[in-house]
Amino acid sequence: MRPTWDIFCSVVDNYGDIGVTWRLARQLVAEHGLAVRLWVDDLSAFAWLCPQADVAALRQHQQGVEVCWWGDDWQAVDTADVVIEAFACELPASYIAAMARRAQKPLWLNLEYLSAEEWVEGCHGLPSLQSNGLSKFFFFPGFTAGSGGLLRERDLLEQRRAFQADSGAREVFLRSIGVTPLPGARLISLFAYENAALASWLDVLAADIQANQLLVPEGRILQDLQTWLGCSALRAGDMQQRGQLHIQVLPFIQQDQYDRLLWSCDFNAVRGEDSFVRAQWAGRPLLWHIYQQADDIHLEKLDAFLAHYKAGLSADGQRALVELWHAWNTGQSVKESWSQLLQRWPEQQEHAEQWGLQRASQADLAEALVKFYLNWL
Ligand code: TRH
Repeated sequence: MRPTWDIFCSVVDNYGDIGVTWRLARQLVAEHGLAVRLWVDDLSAFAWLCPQADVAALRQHQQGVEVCWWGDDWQAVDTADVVIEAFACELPASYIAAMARRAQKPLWLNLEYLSAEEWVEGCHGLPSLQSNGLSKFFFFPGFTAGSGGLLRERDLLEQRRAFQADSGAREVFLRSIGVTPLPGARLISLFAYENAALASWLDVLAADIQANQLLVPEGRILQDLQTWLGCSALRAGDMQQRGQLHIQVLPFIQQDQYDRLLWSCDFNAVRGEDSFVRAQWAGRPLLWHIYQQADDIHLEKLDAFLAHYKAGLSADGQRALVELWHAWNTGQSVKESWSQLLQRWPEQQEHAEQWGLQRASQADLAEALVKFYLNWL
């Protein structure tokens, strides 16, 4: 019998919670042959990532995954061999009770948020004894060998390499999402939260000597974009030009297409958790808008990542990168740091490629989860 896995996702906000769990569920099915149920409490968020989804269906099969809705009115079901609560979401009390009653106890995992902080390695894989006698294990994704790794499909980097080596494939893909690449332009994607630093970046892109083609999937940054443009109600398909800056609003596309967008661009501004990781697999210079937390603790996480990422860059390359990322995440002008980064462009390109290759030498998160289960048995 195939082991059964249940992944519970509670959508807090945006697309990261569902984005990570949907990607993980598909990979566990496709690459490990597991029977996976993905429990989601907000099917409308799921439908953004999987437009074929039926938002009214209590159960449905999508890409080999059984996607189930869960809410306050929990109906008893058989528990699975492995139970993942994503991002410390709270499992239904009766489900936990049923886990404890099982003759063969399930492996219970709390899949945590991604962080490059040092303490992660020390906590990864630790059990925590629960009042019902079950142990819950903390599973931390991460960037180093002592962590749970990053989500990465088995042949992702080969696919990416082949795509980037084939200018025709890039052109065909971009046209399929309504984008005509401008000859000689720097192609940039922008996915971010509201950001007071945006205007300074747009100013410098517009005043550049090289053309910049900025692709912006529909989302929270559009308001700031509209303010800078002095227009209202931007929607997918809209195009605007200011000086050397050509802006196009894109529809929200599916995860696999979004990967291709990141692979197609020279520079990617990303946010949250999943798009941040995907931009690293693109092997192109990137800018991270980290998810804001109380008391600015997100800035510590930002620096923890930068401490790893900047290693290997020249002193000037490091300075440009750190200043740009700090400014972007604190709403300060990026004018100076962006110009500095451009002066170090080949170095940043080479570094982004190497960083991705080094991370890809570690086990990916899905593989690490499966190994953890096999060792635990
Ligand atoms: O949407 P995010 O900001 O999500 C999260 C959540 O806010 C979460 O609560 C928070 O804790 C976490 O960030 C840190 O950013 P993220 O993680 O990048 O998720 C976006 C998902 O949407 C990701 O799977 C990529 C996908 N996506 C598409 O599929 N198509 C698109 O066009 C775009 C722009 C993104």
